[in-house]
Amino acid sequence: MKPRILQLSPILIPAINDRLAERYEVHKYFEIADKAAWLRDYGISIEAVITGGHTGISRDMLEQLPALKVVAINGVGTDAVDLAYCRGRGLAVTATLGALTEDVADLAIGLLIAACRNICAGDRFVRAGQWELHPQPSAIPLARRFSGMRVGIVGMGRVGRAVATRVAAFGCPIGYTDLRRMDDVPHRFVADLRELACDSDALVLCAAADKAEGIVDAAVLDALGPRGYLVNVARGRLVNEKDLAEAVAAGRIAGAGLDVFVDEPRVPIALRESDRTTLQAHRASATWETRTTMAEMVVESVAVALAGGRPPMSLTT
Ligand code: 8YV
Repeated sequence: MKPRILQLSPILIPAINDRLAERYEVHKYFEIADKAAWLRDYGISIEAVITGGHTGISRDMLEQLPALKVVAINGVGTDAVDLAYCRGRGLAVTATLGALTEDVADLAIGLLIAACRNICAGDRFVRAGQWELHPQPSAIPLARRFSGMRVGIVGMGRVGRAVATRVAAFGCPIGYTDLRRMDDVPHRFVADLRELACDSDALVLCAAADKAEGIVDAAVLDALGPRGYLVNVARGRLVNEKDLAEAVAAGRIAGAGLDVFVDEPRVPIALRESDRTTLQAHRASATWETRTTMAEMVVESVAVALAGGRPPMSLTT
């Protein structure tokens, strides 16, 4: 009999799904109607879980999977998995570390340029035939230059560093904050997030959300100010979304480029309706290249764990 594995979020690479189906009896949780009944019947026999960084797995579900050997996260965020509990149980939790760095940094830059150059509002203007109706150049407000902007990076991990490399190429002075100064980072360290916001034209959130929550609040947004931009490619809950929606609606910040939200897929109406926001549906790692690499790492983690080994990307064993 093939080992049984449980998929909590889909893998979008058909060849990888074929490979998984050849080796395992794959149960797709997101397609199961009566989830509680399914867990009662099959939970006991599940040996591996595949999940997304944002989806994670609840402690309650982990407790219903006694034969589990590995939680393979198809992503880098570990904030939705109780790592301490898994460590205590000797359960491998793996992440696709390094696989999505470049794509996430690329999208951060894309969102920042789109926000400050009003690319999406301009696209809507042309698409709706408004240009013909209002051909005078003054019909569209002037935008804000990106090159040379002071960029504050929140979280100088892999993604933060990749963002720094990119913005440096645009001649942007860089500051950053993190839990501590990093000796191998040449940029200006600012311990206090509010002070970093005050000294920045754009704040780019690249931090893990394992502990931090709501760190970008009204005070930080006001420090960023009416000419400042916020970009978030990390986790929605790093931001107090109510404060952000109010700041955007009132023009207390110039704009925001957001890939992630507190309660995905629900996005506050104030953020959806504003011309100051550029929005994405949590797509930063969603390229064929990166998702293929990520999925291959997931397959490898499951294979090693089910063969009794320690997956190289394990964070807990
Ligand atoms: C992934 C993410 O898109 O890596 C993460 O933690 O949230 C995302 O980049 C997601 O995990 C895909 O399943």
